[in-house]
Amino acid sequence: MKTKTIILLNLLLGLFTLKANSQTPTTFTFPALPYSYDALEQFIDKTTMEFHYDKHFRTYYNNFIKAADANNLNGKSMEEIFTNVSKYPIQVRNFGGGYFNHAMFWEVMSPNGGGMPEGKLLQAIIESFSSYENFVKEFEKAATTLFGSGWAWLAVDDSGKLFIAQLPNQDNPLMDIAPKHGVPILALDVWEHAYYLRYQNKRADYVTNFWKVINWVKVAENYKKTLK
Ligand code: MN3
Repeated sequence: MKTKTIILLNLLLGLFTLKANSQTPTTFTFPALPYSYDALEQFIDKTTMEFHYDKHFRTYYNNFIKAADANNLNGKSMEEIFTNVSKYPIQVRNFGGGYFNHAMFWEVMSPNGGGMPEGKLLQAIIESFSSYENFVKEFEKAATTLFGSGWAWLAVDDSGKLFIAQLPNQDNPLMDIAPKHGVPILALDVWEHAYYLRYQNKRADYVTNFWKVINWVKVAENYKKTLK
């Protein structure tokens, strides 16, 4: 009797697994926020963080999953998708960007962040922008002068050099529609939804406070991955 029950349970489990596996495996997971909603108070207030992560980000993700299903993107990497983004319906560009960009944004910040980049990354920053101070100035300029909604980026170009980009909406440097192609290693969201509750119209103050929370260890990791 006991054996029969176990066999039956195994059979049911087997059927359940079979059913789960028969669905297209999705590679697009919704990442957990790597800290609490109030962890980055120096930069972002708790309410903004809650709305930004749990509403905006989740909506981008959900809509991207729908677009991914509709366009047979499951199993493809985001890099692959973005390289051909102009060939897909606009939803892939907007929601795929919204998904990828925010996932990177959460990761390049930390309650233990701030300070300065070190080692090879700092060296590369100095090589590309002549000094760390100049890099900060250029990045802030990109973030504050971007008209409307979009993102400021630090990315690595095809020759391995760092560059700063300001891109509208949810575009990013991996996309084939970007004026200059590169692999992003640092991202700053300058949509009003990212800062309006605390900063209102003062985007520049929001941008200045970003430096207090940048997770340079993570940015260095992103940079290292681009080195061949
Ligand atoms: Mn956002």
